[in-house]
Amino acid sequence: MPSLIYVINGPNLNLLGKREPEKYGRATLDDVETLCRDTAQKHGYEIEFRQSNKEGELIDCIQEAGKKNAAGIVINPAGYTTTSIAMMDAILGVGLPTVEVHITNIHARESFRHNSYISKAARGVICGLGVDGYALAISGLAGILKKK
Ligand code: CA2
Repeated sequence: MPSLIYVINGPNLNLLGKREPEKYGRATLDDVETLCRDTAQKHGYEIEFRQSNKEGELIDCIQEAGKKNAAGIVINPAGYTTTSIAMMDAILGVGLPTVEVHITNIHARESFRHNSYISKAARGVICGLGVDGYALAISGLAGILKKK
């Protein structure tokens, strides 16, 4: 059975492709899910794809990845990036290799978007490459796992 990569999306990412296309692009979250499944399949992985607007549910999801012995996590924490010590703790707690993704270049945006708690627990960070960043994160994770 191929092993599992959890792709976890934070608040408001359900609006992808439906609002602010000039900032976040035209791809919907369903398109991102397809991109993730196709990319994972090429590397021999399956995807568990989630989105929630609730911090507690995102933490449950991270813990679930740990319980299910997932191979790793790709996460776009969205608005919780700069606030959630609890999500950072959950990632540190499960100890799975985690790649943080942002569609936009958070460092070229308002300064309140710059400091990520999640980055302190992440193995790698990709930002500013649009939704292609998700595919790159999965490929990067597959590379890390191969070397294990
Ligand atoms: O660039 C990213 O991926 C972000 O994580 C997106 C977050 C933002 O708070 C981060 O600073 C950077 C916002 C997600 C909101 O997503 C929307 C998508 C389409 C329309 C409206 C919101």
